[in-house]
Amino acid sequence: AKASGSMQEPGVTASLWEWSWPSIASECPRLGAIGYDGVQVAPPQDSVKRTSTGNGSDAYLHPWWEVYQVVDYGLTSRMGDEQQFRDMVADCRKAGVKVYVDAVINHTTGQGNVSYGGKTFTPYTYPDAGYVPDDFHYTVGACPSADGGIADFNNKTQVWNCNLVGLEDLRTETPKVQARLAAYLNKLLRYGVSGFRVDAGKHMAPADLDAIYDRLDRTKDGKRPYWALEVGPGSPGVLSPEAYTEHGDVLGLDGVKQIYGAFTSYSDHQGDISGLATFGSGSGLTRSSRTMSFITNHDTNHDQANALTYKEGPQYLLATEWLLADGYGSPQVFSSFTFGADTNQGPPSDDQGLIDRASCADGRWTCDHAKTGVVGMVKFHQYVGKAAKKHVYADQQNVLAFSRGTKGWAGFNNGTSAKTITVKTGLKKGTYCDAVTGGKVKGACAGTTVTVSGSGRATVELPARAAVAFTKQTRL
Ligand code: LM2
Ligand code: CA
Repeated sequence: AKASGSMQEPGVTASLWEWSWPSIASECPRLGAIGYDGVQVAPPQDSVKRTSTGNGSDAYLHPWWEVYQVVDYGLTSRMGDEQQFRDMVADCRKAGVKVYVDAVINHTTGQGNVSYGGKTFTPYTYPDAGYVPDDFHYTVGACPSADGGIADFNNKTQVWNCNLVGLEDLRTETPKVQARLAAYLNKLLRYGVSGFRVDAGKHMAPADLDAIYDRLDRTKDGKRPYWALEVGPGSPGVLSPEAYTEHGDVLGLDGVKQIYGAFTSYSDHQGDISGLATFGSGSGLTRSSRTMSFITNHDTNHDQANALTYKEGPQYLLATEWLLADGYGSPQVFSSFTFGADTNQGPPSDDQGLIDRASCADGRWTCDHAKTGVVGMVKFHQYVGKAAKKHVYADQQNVLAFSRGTKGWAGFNNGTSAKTITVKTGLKKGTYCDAVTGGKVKGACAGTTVTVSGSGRATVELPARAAVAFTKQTRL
């Protein structure tokens, strides 16, 4: 078991996915001021740079997914160069924000022959990473499928040893590959990184993951690095997310679907969020202390079918606010670029595929992490801490409300019209400012005001597809 008491806890993070390093460096002071504990960044290692488009729907020269095809472990990437990465980590740490890296360690590439760093490669041979054909499962005959791909997601040998969507699968069981990968991750730790989202975690045997983790140094803060494994649902036994919780935290991908279902209901797109009164281990998910939770990530964002995304507008924000209030897992807020109907579309880039500076002003980047309601709920989340959920109110018609002990109260309305509810809040008599509409600023409410009576009850109007929340901290 890898996750232990001394492992870095991520708290609340923002995933500024495919933001350039200089953009993240300048955003970190704001992240720190809002109350984010950390930022997760896209894969920083050198990756394939396409020189021609694919066929049919694969018509973007530089789709977002280039960064998931590893060529070497120098940090020249679409997001910036190695010095810019180091400066970004230093700036974020100065702002009190820890940096978590999306670590692509299961595979190399599946196409192309040149990288952003100008390195060349051929199939199964990567001179700059030091890989030769013997370092891959397929080449040594260790993948049992007919075409070298994963045909059966219930077969652990295929899932661990075959090429995921054609990506050349590393022999992560060998000391040579483990040492190479650990050297990469240890370099990042030396630069001040606090841990990793392990890409394609399900596609590595737990023993390999443990062996790599055992080779890692401590963070600059003296902790064991955070280690969150990407383990998609839907396979049996040792391939299940639950099984992988013995080897690190896991990403809450089953939770993403449950949240989507509750908010949008497949039949009428109205859904009922009252059901989210039961969420977490009570609804069959991996336990809170072992889970990184979120509403969407870069994959579900592009897949569109099983997750709320920025395209759902108010419902996406409402769900994000709810997750921060609920307290399940270590919540992560996803914030990236907008895109059209073609889900391969990459981030705003110049014609070299290098990513532009992110701006919250021009509509190309969503900046959901800095929207007023999300900011208010990050503060709410940090303030209520681990206080138990109490006074749960669920009308089975798209409204859910609860307190977090005696520290805060939050109500959510996923319906298309406003609703007024009268509830017990768990809080003392007083006048409170709603955190979602801006909280308390210089002794006054920026937005909505809520009055709690002597009996701890309040009558609250919940606007359509919106939340109202307050804490002792937002009391006038
Ligand atoms: C992941 N987790 O396990 C990432 O979260 C996911 O975004 C990655 O897929 C995947 N695993 C590999 O790291 C993405 C994207 C794929 C894309 C790959 C590699 O979802 O569509 O595959 O990155 O760039 C692309 C093409 C695919 C082609 C492959 C190899 O879409 O058609 O397969 O490259 O050439 C023949
Ligand atoms: Ca593998």
